[in-house]
Amino acid sequence: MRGRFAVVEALRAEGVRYVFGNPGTTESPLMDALDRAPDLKYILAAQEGVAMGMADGYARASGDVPFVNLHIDTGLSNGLSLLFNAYAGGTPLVLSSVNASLSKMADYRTDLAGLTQQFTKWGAEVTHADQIPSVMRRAFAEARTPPTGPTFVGFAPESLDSEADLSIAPRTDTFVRAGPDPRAVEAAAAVLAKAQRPLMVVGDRVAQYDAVDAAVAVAERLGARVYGAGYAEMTFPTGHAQWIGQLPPYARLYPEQLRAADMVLAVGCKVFHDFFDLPTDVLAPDATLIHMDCNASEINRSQPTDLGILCDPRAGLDALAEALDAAFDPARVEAAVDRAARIAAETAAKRAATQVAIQSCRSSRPMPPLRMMHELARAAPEDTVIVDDSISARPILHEAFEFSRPGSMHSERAGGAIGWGMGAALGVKLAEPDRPVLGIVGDGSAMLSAQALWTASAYRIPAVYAVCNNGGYRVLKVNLHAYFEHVLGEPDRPTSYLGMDLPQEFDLAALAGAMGVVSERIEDPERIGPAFERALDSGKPALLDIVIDGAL
Ligand SMILES: Cc1ncc(C[n+]2csc(CCOP(=O)(O)OP(=O)(O)O)c2C)c(N)n1
Ligand SMILES: [Mg+2]
Repeated sequence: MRGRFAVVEALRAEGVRYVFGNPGTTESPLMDALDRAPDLKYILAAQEGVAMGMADGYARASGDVPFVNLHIDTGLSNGLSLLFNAYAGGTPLVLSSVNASLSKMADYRTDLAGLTQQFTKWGAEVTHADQIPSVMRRAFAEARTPPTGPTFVGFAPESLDSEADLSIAPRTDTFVRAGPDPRAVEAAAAVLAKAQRPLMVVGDRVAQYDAVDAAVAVAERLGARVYGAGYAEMTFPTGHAQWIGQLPPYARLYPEQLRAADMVLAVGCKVFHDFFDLPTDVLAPDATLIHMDCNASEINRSQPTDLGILCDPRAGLDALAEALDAAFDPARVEAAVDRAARIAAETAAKRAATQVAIQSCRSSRPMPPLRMMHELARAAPEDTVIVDDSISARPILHEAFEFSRPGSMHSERAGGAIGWGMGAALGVKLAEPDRPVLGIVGDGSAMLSAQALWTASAYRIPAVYAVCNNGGYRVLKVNLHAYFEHVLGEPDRPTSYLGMDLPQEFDLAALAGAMGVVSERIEDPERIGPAFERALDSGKPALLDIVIDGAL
């Protein structure tokens, strides 16, 4: 078999259905092989960030590992930004590129695996056809086993054009639910049973490893407040009475309840992550921090941890729930029920306040982001998947929408690169063709990968976009003030928001029209619901450019 056909066979064996990419001259051998494999659908992106965004969204919504192909040094470099997000958040995908001929070793041939090394879990460059089966198998296996993440395979053209005796093994799945050490569970349950002010922090790996129900079971037994760290997936039902919300991006703004907790159970998340510096003194000195995670390198990383438990989050939480039942006597059960009731009263009051805020901003123009999100939430069918790239409107989006099931929301990954949502919405729609998919995207992020509109139109992928048109990079202004206040100690420092205010609006509605995507610009909030419904009914991609207030 020629190497390039072995690559295709390996993709089939791994269950790949979509290849996202943008080819170049060096990719000719691979494109020739893919051209003869119509069962692997090639989706062309007109910018590499769009291919990476699509692959990230597709992987997260489908649970499959997609294959991405970008062109040698140049196209690959364009994809690095969202590769970093995928790496930071643990999205399983296999990225590839075809390098220059091996004969050019002394003539500007670069090390592509080296280029991507810092942002991948594993990578290699294939020089001979007979390496293809094992390298492809390892690239997919590394991507999909915990901690999941992107991997890279580079191909020398010689490896694709030469022949070898090759056999591609069928994919073998590894069962990854590694259980916790029973001693650790017992120790954790003993500490937790004594807690008076317990608090839970849940992260993306709770969603990724199907542990949301198990997290709810533990939170209810403890009567604990629950915070999210990371935002990228639905890690806890946001309508649950014990769900308080996401931790803010700066440790200085962490809620006082975190500092007041006597016991913190963190599961499947970073502990803790701050925009500016390494957060210290986040917890009270005598608080006990338990961190359960399947990613060994996250445990004991930023915070000294009293008890680390390396295991699959669901296996760990299930075992912990059982151990708590044994450790809780009736008095402790009663205390937990009381705590949960007090938290429920607080969260109900907070939700009522949001409703009041929605009503009281009805006549404000431009409409505040809360009104935009409320109108979208009202109009969205129940099975809608939200792709949240709303940047500074994110906390508001999460107040207005209720997410009760894992997979009902995917948000920008921890890496922080913008330009994710436009491609991601398409990847999610390809993975979930029967569900409405709504990408809620900041105008700055949308502009960074507006080429996604072309892919949406050309491949008839009917995702709907709602652009948060606030006419600027609002989050950077917010963060500039945080810098002035918290780092410089000069909260009133004057600024002209250089590079953050747009001298001219991004006209995404016009851009969408030019790329064949139906669009409308919306200033009146009453028009949002009907426009969204029309867009869904059309069965075509559409963009709603919604003008919102950008005030800080
Ligand atoms: C690839 C990349 N380039 C630049 C940045 C820096 N950056 C972070 S947020 C942002 C602007 C986001 O603007 P927008 O999408 O309009 O959201 P808003 O802040 O207005 O809510 C920029 C430029 C980044 N995070 N990633
Ligand atoms: Mg903006």
